[in-house]
Amino acid sequence: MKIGMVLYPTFGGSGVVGTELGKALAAKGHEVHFITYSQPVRLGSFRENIYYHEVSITDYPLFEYQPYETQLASKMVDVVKYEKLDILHVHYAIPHASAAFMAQQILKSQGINIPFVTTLHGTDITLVGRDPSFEPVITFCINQSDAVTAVSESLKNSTYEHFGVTREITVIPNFVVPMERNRDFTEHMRRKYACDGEYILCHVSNFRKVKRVDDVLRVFAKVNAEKPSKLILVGDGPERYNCERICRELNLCDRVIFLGKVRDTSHVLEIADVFLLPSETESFGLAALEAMAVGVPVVSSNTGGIPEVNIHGISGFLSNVGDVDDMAKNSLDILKPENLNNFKLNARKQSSAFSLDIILPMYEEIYLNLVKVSNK
Ligand code: GMT
Repeated sequence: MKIGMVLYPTFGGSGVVGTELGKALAAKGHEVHFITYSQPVRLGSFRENIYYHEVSITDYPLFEYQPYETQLASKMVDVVKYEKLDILHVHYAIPHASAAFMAQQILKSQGINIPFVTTLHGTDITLVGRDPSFEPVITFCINQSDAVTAVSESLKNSTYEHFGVTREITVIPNFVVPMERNRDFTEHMRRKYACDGEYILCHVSNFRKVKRVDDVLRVFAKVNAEKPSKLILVGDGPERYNCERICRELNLCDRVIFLGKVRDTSHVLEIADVFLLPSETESFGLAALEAMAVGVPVVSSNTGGIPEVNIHGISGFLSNVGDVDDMAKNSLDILKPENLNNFKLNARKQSSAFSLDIILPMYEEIYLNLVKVSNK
């Protein structure tokens, strides 16, 4: 099949999932055309069956705000028409689903049928999407999509709860892509960041308020007081400045490492003992799954779709949002020498339920069914 993949090219989970899905489909022989405004961070270099179409944004003095959605829709029309695509798959409803709908209507007027799949990722529904200024467009576009998927049961339920959605939503969880391990490199990096006997806690996010990175620091302060540890923070965003300030207040500057944005987080995760994800809301928690896949247990909040990924007492622990005492207690429990290895093994085992081999065919089935119908 020839698939157009529309996504945000950034470090955010929806962009990562869309990019990794496209790469996996291309490796299976499908032709994948990425359509977005800059090269997706996880795309990597020259690969078979992968094409990238950049949406250029016109800067004209009249436009106080550039009309990205319009240019994206035009680019979709162009790519579908001239690359003869079979299907469009858009990740994140805003504004990708409405741009896809517009492209579909334009192509229809030219006698071309193109189905589109919308994958809901989280904040498009739970935060941004609930803003009344977006709601009518989101509801309409979800209902107009030829298929809709959500990354967790929790997100599916929230969508039905908060929008007038009448379409069937299929849950297709996020997945992990197996990575080559380099044990020497991991050992070397671990020694670089932690002395003998020290533990490493880790957090990866876009440092938005919803991630509660300040809770990560407070949990870490409690753990470090009992067991000398280091905290590695990966990512960047609006809360970073505040977090740096809290580190100074808590006197933790020599214990906390802010790495900033890292393209391939799995190598950082590999040196960690516990992953912290205390989010306010989280439709899935891809970062937690990626940690589990390299054998790192997760201490998280119990919000949204996280309990579908992190199993309490097995791959880590769940606590109420904001309960930093419980999260610290759970982290210390995992770090007990008699527990750590079991949690690491179980985390890896639990992540295998989300392996690419299981998830990829679910998307392929949806595409095939829609393409069959549109070719009739
Ligand atoms: O975490 C974010 O805020 C980024 C956002 C995105 O769309 O890039 O992540 C959402 O999608 C991820 C991939 O499906 C999920 O793993 C995250 O849980 C979800 N984030 C939230 O719901 C806050």
